[in-house]
Amino acid sequence: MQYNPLELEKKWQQTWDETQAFEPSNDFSKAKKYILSMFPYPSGRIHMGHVRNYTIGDAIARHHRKNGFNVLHPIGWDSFGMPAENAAIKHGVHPKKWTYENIDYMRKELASLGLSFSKKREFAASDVLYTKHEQRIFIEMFNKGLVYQKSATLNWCNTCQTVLANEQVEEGCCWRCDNPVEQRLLPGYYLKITQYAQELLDDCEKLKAGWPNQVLTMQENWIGRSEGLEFSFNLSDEAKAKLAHQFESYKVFTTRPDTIYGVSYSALAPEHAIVNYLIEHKLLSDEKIAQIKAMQRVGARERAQAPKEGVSLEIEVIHPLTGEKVPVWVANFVLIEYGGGAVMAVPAHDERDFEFATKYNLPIIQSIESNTPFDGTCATTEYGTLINSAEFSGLASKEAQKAIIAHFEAQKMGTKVINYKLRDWGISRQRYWGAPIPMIHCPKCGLVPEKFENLPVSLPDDVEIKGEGNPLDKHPTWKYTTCPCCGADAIRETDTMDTFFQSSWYFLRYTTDPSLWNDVPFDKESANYWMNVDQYIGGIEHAILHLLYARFFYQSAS
Ligand code: ANZ
Ligand code: ZN
Repeated sequence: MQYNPLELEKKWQQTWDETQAFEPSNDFSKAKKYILSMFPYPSGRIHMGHVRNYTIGDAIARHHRKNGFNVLHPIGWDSFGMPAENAAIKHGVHPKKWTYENIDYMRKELASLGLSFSKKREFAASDVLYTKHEQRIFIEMFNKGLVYQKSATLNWCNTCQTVLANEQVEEGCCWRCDNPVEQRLLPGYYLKITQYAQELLDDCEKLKAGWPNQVLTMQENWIGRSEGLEFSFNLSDEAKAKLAHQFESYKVFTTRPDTIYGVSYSALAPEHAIVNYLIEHKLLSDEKIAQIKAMQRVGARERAQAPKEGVSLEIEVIHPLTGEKVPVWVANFVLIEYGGGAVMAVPAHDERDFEFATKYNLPIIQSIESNTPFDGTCATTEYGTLINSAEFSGLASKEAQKAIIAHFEAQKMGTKVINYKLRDWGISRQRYWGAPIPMIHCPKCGLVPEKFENLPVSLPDDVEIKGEGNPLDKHPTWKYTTCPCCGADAIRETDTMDTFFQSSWYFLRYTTDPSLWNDVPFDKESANYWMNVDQYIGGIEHAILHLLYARFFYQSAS
């Protein structure tokens, strides 16, 4: 007997179509399995990566169907985003046309593989109906105080003409086009994911039963909780005078208060307010100013890999415990966004501080004795016993940390703090092919959300996409509207949302019968039945962003 795929597969694919063999049942008394593959970006053609990914889910879904489960095995399209716009720039084809033609093509290709997806529940994230509910979710988050606007130094890709999240910068280059990323000060909308940092971390425990350890470890590191001491360095009298009494002190954060007697200098981030003051008032040589400005131009990610570099600021601070003067430097390894944007440097026990001190001939003071003998050729970073540390000498590191924090708290010189590396999620993109942020700028009322009954705020079709600036901003009429509160002439927000906003809730949409899609983002009863996803299939590159954002959406809604 010969296997003739062309004949046989066609026959069965037709039968499956006619009998709607892969549609889930709405009978919620049945045992269920929700088998989900990450929805694809409709890039044009399927490739072997798609085949590999989607056959895994297909095999699992078929297995559960054979075992009598009610199986939800849906597919959709992660269809907003830059490539559609890049195609428009390159080939002059409208992003919508390009996207939906790709979807039609890829749907056929996937079907010809015989993948057992539900056809009825398919949707694209760029469908206007999806945007309508998504904008409502955004407004509900805004009303809950989870959305705010701020200007920040952001990663800017000049080729894609858009802001990139830190996670979208790979070795200083854009994750999509691979061109070098620049730093620019830009206004944008942020979601307060940091408000949930501890919950997101705590829940990693609960997820251990179902999620791969690797993913949870990556998320834990990304959230990056650390405990330590925050205190202020007081400027010396000379430094205060030099700075015209505009500054008295500045904050630092340390996870190693036990090493405080080993402090031999302090370092500020290149963007620190004191550094900027010294530059603006020309209190440093032209050469030093040029060096600092060069440091400011390098992105945070790249700095981490660059050799340690700095400049003496020719000012001093007072050591809080010894009263001695400590020189202040600016250093490229100090991040403005973390802790106080400044550090107490302990070259004997911190590798970065050591590298810097060696390069610039700064003193190195040992204050911990540990299993590794300190010989001055490298930092010893382990815990040990305190030496050269006045009344704290002889204490073990752990005890000393407690004692020193207690001392700072008693003297009201500092406090124990918990810091997280996690930053708020910047969702603004200066792009056309995305979900418009449904906000309005009114000269009288300020920033107000669009009315629910006016949703969706949909994209205009008649745009010119040339790759310069934001096409929505340049559109002759689209942004002019009236204020939903007072009726005055007002301007629509022209930023669109990061596509990760779409992927943060698409899995809930699938749980709901499409007959309800017009009325609700998803149906509660259906979601309660189908959730959680029993098996999720996709690439490890989504371990942090997508999976953390989706958890945040869940958390913020509950
Ligand atoms: C002195 C010290 C001595 C430190 C020592 C470590 C070892 P994590 O664990 O990542 O929270 N630090 C603090 N703020 C910083 C900033 N804005 N940019 C760069 N580095 C910063 O790291 C906390 C440690 O990172 C802090 O503890 C501080 O260096 C540094 F033997 O303080 B430590
Ligand atoms: Zn108004």
